[in-house]
Amino acid sequence: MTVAYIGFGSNLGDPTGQIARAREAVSGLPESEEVAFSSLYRSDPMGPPDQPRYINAVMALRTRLPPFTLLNCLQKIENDQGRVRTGERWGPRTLDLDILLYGRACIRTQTLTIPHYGMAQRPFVLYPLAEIAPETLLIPGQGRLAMLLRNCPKQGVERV
Ligand code: 5RU
Ligand code: CA
Ligand code: CA
Ligand code: CA
Repeated sequence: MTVAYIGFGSNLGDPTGQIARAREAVSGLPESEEVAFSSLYRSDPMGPPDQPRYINAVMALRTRLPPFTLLNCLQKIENDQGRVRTGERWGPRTLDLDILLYGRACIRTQTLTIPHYGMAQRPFVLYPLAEIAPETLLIPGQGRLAMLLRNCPKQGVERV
């Protein structure tokens, strides 16, 4: 069994409802069980600014699904919840599910990068993660969660 941390994000089509529905879908994956789920957090978009504010959360999932199987399952849930790939980079979306961490794994391929790219600099990832993970959590290649938090201002990320 591996503990994977999964980032949830939405800024279209009732974001709170999207995340609640996605939580049920991810918890219900085979060979998997939810260990913890953070509060919801609201924040302005990082990256392209001309889009609605986001709701974000993080789940700890104990799973026997291998990382690429988990990725395929998460992409199916995104698609089932109406995600449309417009080609616009970092555009608004009904649902975004990211594998942030998969145990201590480091994976770098075209389709999957773990730890998730950029997570160490994103307050909408680190603050919910800190709610459900120990501050000693090691982010491979980046350091401990406590240290990353000290270097990541909260930037208006508010607990809903
Ligand atoms: C550039 C900087 C691009 C940071 C991205 C989310 C980034 C977001 C989200 C909030 C994106 C990737 N802003 N921007 N929450 N995703 N608040 O989930 F994250 S696009
Ligand atoms: Ca289950
Ligand atoms: Ca994302
Ligand atoms: Ca994503």
